[in-house]
Amino acid sequence: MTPTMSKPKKSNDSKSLPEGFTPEQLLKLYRNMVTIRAFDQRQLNLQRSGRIGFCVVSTGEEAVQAAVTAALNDTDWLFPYYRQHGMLLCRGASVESLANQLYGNDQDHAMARQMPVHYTDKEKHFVSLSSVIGTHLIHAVGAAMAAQYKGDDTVMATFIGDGGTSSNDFHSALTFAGVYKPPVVMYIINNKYAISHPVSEQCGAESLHIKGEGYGVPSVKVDGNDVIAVYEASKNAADKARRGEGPTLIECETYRMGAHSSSDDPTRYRSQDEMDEAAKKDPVTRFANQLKNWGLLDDVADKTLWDEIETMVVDQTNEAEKHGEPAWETLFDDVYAKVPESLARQRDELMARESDFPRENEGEFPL
Ligand SMILES: Cc1ncc(C[n+]2csc(CCOP(=O)(O)OP(=O)(O)O)c2C)c(N)n1
Repeated sequence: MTPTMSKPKKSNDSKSLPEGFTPEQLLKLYRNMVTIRAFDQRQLNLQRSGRIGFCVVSTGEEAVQAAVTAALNDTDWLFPYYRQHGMLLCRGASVESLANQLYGNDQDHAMARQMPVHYTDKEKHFVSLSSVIGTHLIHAVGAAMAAQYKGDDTVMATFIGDGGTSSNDFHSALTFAGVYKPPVVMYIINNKYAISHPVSEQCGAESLHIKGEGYGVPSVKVDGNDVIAVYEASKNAADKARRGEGPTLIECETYRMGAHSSSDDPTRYRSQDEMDEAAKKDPVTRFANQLKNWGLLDDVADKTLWDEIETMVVDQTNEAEKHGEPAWETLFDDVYAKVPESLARQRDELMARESDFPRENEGEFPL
């Protein structure tokens, strides 16, 4: 595959629908993108009003998440980093289940043992993510090698930011992918920044996807704000992997419209003009306009959809807030099949003294 910018077969300005899509599929893609945007907006509001401690949003990157999950099978495994939580929503996880993670409550899959935004969902084939940039790439390639060895038809998809392509693990993962040709699709989410560092300060190459060629991994670059283009590139790569024809590296060119995280202030390192320019390419607005052009959406239906989704997001995050914290003894669960005696002793000692540490004084004790 030559490293080129892939284009949908028909112009998105054309009146006819893109090849191979039904109106329902296109509207579902849009619904998923709106859900991601609305949940991210809500996360920020909750964080700014002190109701959750920390959040990471993916504003501007909704097209990639909606397209990838639509192109892959739900049984394919996702090895994400911290900015792809929207894929969980696209796979049908509830907003409440994601909010449970942010609140660290007793419904959180990881029982509040992970930092906020470190989602995990076995049922949705969404592998627990790591804060350490790049580590999950080698897990994805290893899992793909296992699928190849077992002869099953599962594809692994993994994601890394532009900054993450400078990590050691990016090199290791591509080396193994290039040599063993397992069924893995590796995405570079080039949102132009690694916190405050623009791509030009991270890499001297003319683009990021060409790095794949050096490892023998066919590579392609797509407009990451074009949901149809990302879908087509993903479907081609996944079908190819499933046929036993090896890995693909896909660079999705997009823009991080929001801050790096709720602890970041992007106005300190990029101009308002630049952000205004990027907003004109907003993938959600762009796709809404395309749907309107195709006669599948109008302003009234669009507003109704937004109202419905925003209400659902508020209701479900409010539900998450009502759940209590995990019980202390759960700290000892899920680590050993049989809890070792030494740990059981510590657990019993802690539980015997639980009343010495009232919850209202939490934070004052070095637990
Ligand atoms: C190995 C490692 N080095 C540094 C960090 C600190 N860190 C956290 S996020 C981040 C930026 C990553 O940027 P990029 O890969 O472009 O992804 P983006 O956040 O832009 O989506 C850095 C350097 C880390 N978590 N792990």
